[in-house]
Order: sequence, then structure tokens, then C-alpha cells
Amino acid sequence: MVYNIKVKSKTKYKRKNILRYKNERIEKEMAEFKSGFVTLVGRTNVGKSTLINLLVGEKVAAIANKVQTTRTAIKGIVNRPNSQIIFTDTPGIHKPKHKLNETMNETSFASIPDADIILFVIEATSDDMGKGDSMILQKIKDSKRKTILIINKIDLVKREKLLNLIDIYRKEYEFEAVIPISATNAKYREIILDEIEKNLKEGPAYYDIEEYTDQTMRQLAEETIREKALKLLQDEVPHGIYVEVEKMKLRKNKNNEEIYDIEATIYCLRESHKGIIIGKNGEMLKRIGRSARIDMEENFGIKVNLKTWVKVKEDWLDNQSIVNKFKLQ
Ligand SMILES: Nc1nc2c(ncn2[C@@H]2O[C@H](COP(=O)(O)OP(=O)(O)OP(=O)(O)O)[C@@H](O)[C@H]2O)c(=O)[nH]1
Ligand SMILES: [Mg+2]
Repeated sequence: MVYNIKVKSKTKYKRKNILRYKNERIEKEMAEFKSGFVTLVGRTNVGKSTLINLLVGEKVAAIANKVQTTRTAIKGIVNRPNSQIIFTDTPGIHKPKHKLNETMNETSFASIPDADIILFVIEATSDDMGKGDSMILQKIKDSKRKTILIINKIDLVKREKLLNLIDIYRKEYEFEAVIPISATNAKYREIILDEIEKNLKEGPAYYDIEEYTDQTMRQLAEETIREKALKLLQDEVPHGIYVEVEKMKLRKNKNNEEIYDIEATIYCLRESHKGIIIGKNGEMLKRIGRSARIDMEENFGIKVNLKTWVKVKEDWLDNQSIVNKFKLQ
């Protein structure tokens, strides 16, 4: 199936780097090559997905200024001359209200013992270690994994507050490093990658050097549409949404350019939500579709023709067979 093909990096910048890495790697064949699995964990909305996108250099995860944006574990792969780092972004830890929430938390906690290194992401704006963070830290303590504490959003706080927070956390666990960052600022990328590489063990490249995620194009398309719905809709409506791509077909248009025909359904919980998603004269659905299409064209490097529908599926949040879609693979 076309939509199940692996996503490969397509930007010129990346291709050039890949070639360079390939050559450097051949030269260093005899040198030590390191690899490992690094999991990002933290409360919801702290910026884990923003960080994984920064580290990978491609958009692999949806970002929104809403809680519970990420619903499942997502992999992003970084290739360096001497190492391959496989990142896993996880759903933010939160109080579960239904089966989907429970599954999301389980996914995150289950990913901790599997990691070689954990990136524990917290927010610089916190005054103290709250319930959620201490619960996560307990899981880290139980697993005894090497952990790097990432304090994100330092652009929002004063230095003093930051030092106080570092102090609180340092007393609680022996972190390999504590790195205050802003995931929206690219200057922190290499600092974090260097620190991770330092802590990796010798190992092979597990993934093809051109792959940067384990998601299929279909999953990326679904997540892009859901991200736009999250960003454009208010209140509880977007949290009751899931997206299914029914068709994804590559064809040539009149000008002999390749184009993806994508058809997707946005499922929601109630008739009233459906009305909000479609909007007056279909305006909201058009906005969601338009911004999703622009994003996909940029990320896939190919033209997209996107058609979207909205359907009601009550109670899907507690429907185990649908929720299984978000379980750790
Ligand atoms: N000011 C500021 N905002 C940030 C920074 N990093 C991320 N954000 C914002 O924080 C919000 C949440 O970001 P996400 O990356 O979706 O957070 P997350 O931890 O993946 O959230 P969940 O998937 O719900 O667990 C978004 O609006 C981001 O733009 C930062 O360094 N500074
Ligand atoms: Mg996320």
C-alpha cells in the first residue's frame, strides 16, 4: 500500500548531510560507533514534542498549546557521524479520565525501562516538584536508567527561579546532566545531542540512515490533521477527536507533477461537536484542511489534494479496540 511506505528525509540539507555522514562513517569504520534508545518523558504540555522535532530536525510529532497533544509513542531518528540516536516521544503524564488517557499514561511509563537514556522534561515555570513530576521521577528511580534532566521554556523565567528549581531536582536524583533549554531555540540542539552521545554505549545503527521516523505517511497525515484541529478548535471539542486516513494515492496531474490524493475522516464525540468542526458555511473544516495540506506539502515535499469529512462516533474514548491504535507497538 502506498501509504505504508517508510518516510524518508527529503530536504536538500539533510541529503547533503546524509552523504557526508555516509562518507565519514566509511572512513571511521574501525572507530567506535555508538547507538541507543532515548525516551522523552514528562507532564503534558511541557514541550516534549517540540523538543523531539528540534532534535530530529524534521517534524515527527504534533505540537499544540493544549494538554494531551501526543497520544502514542513516536520515534524520531538522529544520525551523526559516530552515532545513531533513536528518540521516543511519549504522551504527557496526566490524570486519567477514560480508557484513552489510561492507555496514554501506560504507554509513557512502559517506555521508561526500555530506554538506554531518559530525557526527563520539566517546565522552568514550575516553583516546585508537583505530584505529576514526582510520580514520573519515582518511575525513573525504580528503573535506575541514566537520566538527563531537561528544564524547558527558560525564556519564560528569571535566572533565580531556574537555579532554585535545579536545586530541588538535584537533591532528588543523580542526573547525568541538567540542561536548561528553550525547545523553540535551535542553539540547544547540539548541546543536548553531544551530552546524549557521551552517555551512549557502543552499538550498531538500528535504522537505515535515511529514515527519520517509524511512522508511515498515513500516520503523519492523520497527526497533521489532528494537530490543526487541536490548534484551531476550542475547549473540549479537539480532545474528543481522532482522524483516520481512508485513502492516500499518488498520481500525476495535468502538468505531470506528482500529487497525493488524501481522503480523511475526523471523528468526534457529538453532533454539536460536528457542527463546530465544520463551522459556518464549512469555514472551520476548510481552515483545518488548508493548514493541514500546507504542512503536509512542506513535510512530504510533494503536492497534496486533501478531502476531509466529519463523522460522529460517541464513546470512542472508552472503546478499547479504537484506543488500541494508540498503544505502544
Ligand atoms: N515559551 C516556550 N514555549 C514552548 C517551548 N517549548 C514548547 N513550547 C510550547 O509549549 C506548548 C506545548 O508543546 P508540546 O511540544 O506540544 O508539548 P508536549 O510536552 O509534547 O505536550 P503533550 O503531547 O500534551 O504531552 C506549545 O504551544 C509549544 O509551542 C519553549 O521553549 N518556550
Ligand atoms: Mg507531545
